[in-house]
Order: sequence, then structure tokens, then C-alpha cells
Amino acid sequence: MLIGFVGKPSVGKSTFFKAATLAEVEIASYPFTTIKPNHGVGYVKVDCIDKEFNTQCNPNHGFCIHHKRFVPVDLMDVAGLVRGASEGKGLGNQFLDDLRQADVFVHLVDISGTTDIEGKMTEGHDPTEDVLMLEDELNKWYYNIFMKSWHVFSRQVEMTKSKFSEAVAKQFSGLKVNQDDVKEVLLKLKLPEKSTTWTEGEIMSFASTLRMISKPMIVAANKCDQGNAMENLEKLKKAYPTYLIVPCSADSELALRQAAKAGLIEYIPGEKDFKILKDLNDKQKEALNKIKENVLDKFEQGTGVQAILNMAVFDLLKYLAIFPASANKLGDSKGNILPDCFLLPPGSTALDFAYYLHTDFGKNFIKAVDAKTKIARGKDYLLKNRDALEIFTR
Ligand SMILES: Nc1nc2c(ncn2[C@@H]2O[C@H](COP(=O)(O)OP(=O)(O)OP(=O)(O)O)[C@@H](O)[C@H]2O)c(=O)[nH]1
Ligand SMILES: [Mg+2]
Repeated sequence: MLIGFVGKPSVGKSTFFKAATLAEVEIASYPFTTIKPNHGVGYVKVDCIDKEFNTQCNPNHGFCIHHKRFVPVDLMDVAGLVRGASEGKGLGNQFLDDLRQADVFVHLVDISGTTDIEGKMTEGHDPTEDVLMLEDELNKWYYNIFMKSWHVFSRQVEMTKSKFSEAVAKQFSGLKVNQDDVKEVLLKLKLPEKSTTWTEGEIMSFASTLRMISKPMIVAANKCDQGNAMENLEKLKKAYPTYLIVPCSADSELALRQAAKAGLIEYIPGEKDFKILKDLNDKQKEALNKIKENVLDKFEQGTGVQAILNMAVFDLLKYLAIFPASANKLGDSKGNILPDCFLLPPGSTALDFAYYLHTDFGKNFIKAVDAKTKIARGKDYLLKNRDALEIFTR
């Protein structure tokens, strides 16, 4: 699974990326600081099941602090997007192509109002305009991809009497569009059955709706620590009442994680507090106090960074965190306790989990046993978040 960060220039995409990954990336206050995409690993936070077993896990990947398990997810930070990007303006549409593989977008919006629509410094900018611009460009990007092959494609589908949703999913698999996405769009838009008769407007609304459904989006209302943030946050929520909008301060999260890495503080990503571990100088104290006062104490989700990654994976994509575990033995052959936690898509069954672990487990599946309750489950059992299962094979 891949989470892509999008937004106009200078909104803090790379800062968010760096806070989540601690990778060395360039951050600066001028537009187009990032040119080539940055790939890295961040984490979603799961209540670890080790607590229920009165033990401490040893993750193979990620880490666990105070029974909060941090499970790796792939992140991608791309160049800033400006009006006309889909037609090649700014850094063009090359980097839009990098976004094809994303499953979900985090749209970073600068709610401080201190950057204009192109990412240059200003005052009093209205961020609702940025949401409109970005979505418009993403829609046009999808539309252009569709138009490249639409006429030939739709004629072929009709001639061969192929199933439309299946054909679209196949033709546009590079965009990670699946059959269910297409069906949902058709149901919603009630377009004419013959796709060869669709007008340009109809193709555009098909492309836009498919974009919305195949790449769900959360708005990271960044720079909530600065400028007219509170006022603009309300404005955004009012303008987009159905959107998931979370206030965030990527800069604060970055400072906290760096201080924690240097051993100055103890900070668990996503928490609303930190503990000072070492003697700090006045500058350090002041910086941390400011973060506490202006961000952690003020916003429900702390800096928002961890909450946004979690919401993208668990609320939007509805993924499930599943632990391979046996009721009798929680360790692997090396004695590592609960070494793995995997993220599986919604609707996954016990059999899917078996195949996920190993093809042979899938082929020779007999049953799964819940390590918490010792209840046996058949192959069609629908997985639940934080399930712990052992697979039994022939
Ligand atoms: N006040 C404040 N400033 C921030 C925050 N996040 C990022 N910034 C600042 O915003 C500026 C731009 O940050 P970047 O992370 O480089 O922005 P970007 O979106 O990656 O920009 P491009 O790569 O040019 O598209 C930098 O000066 C950051 O320090 C935040 O939460 N609060
Ligand atoms: Mg950047």
C-alpha cells in the first residue's frame, strides 16, 4: 500500500514526509524545492495485542512503544502541483505519473494563509481555493489518461461485448483502478449504457468520479501553528463539509521526533505530550513549550501527523492489522514475540490471510484458530482489525 502526499508548492509535503520517515529530504520556503519524488517508510499506529497476552513484542519491522505498535507503510512525497500541471505547467505532468501507484492521497493544504496559489509567500490567502485547484488538476490528469485511448477502447469493449467495469479496470490498471471502483462510479452517475456515445462532459465526470473513488483523500490542514490557521480551518470545513479534514503541524512533529531521536525527550508519535529526559538549553525549552502550547494542547489529534496516516489507512482504505499468532506459542523460531503484523485490505478472509503468508498455506488450508479466544475459523471468516490467527494446513 502506498500513501501519496499531494498539494501546491511550499505547503509542507516534504516536512510531513520527513516527520513521518526521518529521511533526509530537502525542505525550504520557496516553491518547487522537491523535484524528484521521495520514497520512504512511515508507520501507522496500532494498539498492540501483546498487552492482552501480558507480554512485550519484538517486531521484525517497525517498533512498539508502551504497547503501541508502529507498522510500516510506504510513503511518497512529490513535487508541488500548480494550476495547469495536467497540461505540463510547473514541473509538468511527469510527477503526476509518479502518483499513479498511490492507493490514497494526503492533500496538504497550508491553512496559515501565508502562501499563495503558487506557493509563494503572501498573507491572507484563502486555502479553499487550493483544494479546488488541486482536485481540478487531478481530475484533468485522469481525464487526459482516459482520452488517450478512450475512443479505441470503448469501441473495442462494445464490439467484443466485454464487461465494461472489467475492461476499464484492466485498461487502467496502472492507475490502480479496480472493478468495484468502476461499478460504484456507474451506479452513482447513471451514464448511458453505450460508452461510445458518451459526450466529453460525460467522460470528464466519469474520470473525475473514478479519481475520487479510486484515490480517496484526506486533507492535512497544515501549518495550524501559524497565521490565520483557526479561521481558515473553519472556512475549509464549511466549504467541504463531507471531507476528512485534520489540522496538522508537520513542522512541530518533525521537531518532536528529532528531539526524541536525539534522546532529549520521550515522545510517542501521535500523543499529546512528551517527557523531557535531559537538561535542555533555553532555546530548546522555548521551542518545545511553544509546540506544547500552540499545537499539542490546542488540537485534539496533537500534531495531526500520526492521526492523518492512521485515518488514511484505517478510515479511508479500511485496512485491517492482522497478527500471525498461535494460542500456545507467541514467538517465532528465534524466540521473537509476535514478530509480525500485516496490513490487509478490507473484506479479506482467513484464506486470504493464509495466501498472504505463503501460497502453500493457502493451498493446504484447513482452518484458522483465533489466538485470543482459541475459536476455530473457516476459510471464509472475515478478518477483523487486530485479529491474531494461526493457520493450520494439511
Ligand atoms: N509554521 C509552519 N511551517 C511549516 C510547517 N510545515 C512546513 N513548514 C514550512 O513550510 C515551508 C515549505 O516546506 P516544504 O516541506 O519544503 O514544502 P513542500 O510542500 O514540500 O514544497 P515543494 O517541495 O516546494 O512543493 C518550509 O519553510 C517549512 O519549514 C508547519 O507545520 N508549520
Ligand atoms: Mg517538497
